[in-house]
Amino acid sequence: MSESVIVIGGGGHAKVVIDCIRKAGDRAVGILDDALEMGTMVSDVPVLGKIDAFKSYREHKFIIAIGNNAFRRELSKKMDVRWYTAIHPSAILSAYASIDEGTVVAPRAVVNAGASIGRHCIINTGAIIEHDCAIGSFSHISPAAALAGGVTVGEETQIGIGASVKNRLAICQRCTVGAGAVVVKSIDEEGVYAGVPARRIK
Ligand code: JB3
Repeated sequence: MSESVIVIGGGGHAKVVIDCIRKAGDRAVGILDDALEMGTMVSDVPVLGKIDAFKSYREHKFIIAIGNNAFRRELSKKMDVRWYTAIHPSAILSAYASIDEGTVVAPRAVVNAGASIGRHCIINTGAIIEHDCAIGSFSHISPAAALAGGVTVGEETQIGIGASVKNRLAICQRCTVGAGAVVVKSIDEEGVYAGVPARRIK
């Protein structure tokens, strides 16, 4: 039986999530967003109200479709609801991978054997999560990023578009790895890292 879902957030990422929901054969019934007028349409889904109105929609499942990692953590703590996990049918998921609640796996992403993805993560379009990777909750692996086997990523960390991380490296929580960076050694200090090889820039 198909699931009905309330989408939190009405921006570009919400459009990706709404597509995942629809392609998975489920229904995005409405959006809650603090900055959009009630009735605004995002793709073909109406804004029903502000985020705090979630209590009125508990018969549905929920997903946080907002790219801000810290804000997804904040919202997930205050919303006692049933979470939806959005997996686009074109994503390639190993039977031996695990995906926790509230996570989005976008079109053509790959999650390989033994990989574990935490809660409310974004595994974005075409991202590659190789075998035995462990991705912390509230992280965002951007489009076309590639994590080799056994990589661990801490909570709320963002791996930028097209970045790559070598085998068995560990990247700590609340880091940003910039677009196109190549990470060749583990990162154990929060900050912003960029370049080939990646170096701390902030
Ligand atoms: O990089 C890619 C492929 N996608 C990005 C995605 C993962 O994150 C995308 O390009 C954007 O950078 C971002 O997409 P998102 O989250 O849809 O964009 P943004 O417009 O920042 O936020 C969408 C909605 O969430 C907005 O309408 C805001 O109202 C709401 N929002 C975002 N941050 C927030 C906050 N609302 C509150 N109350 N507080 C926030 O901090």
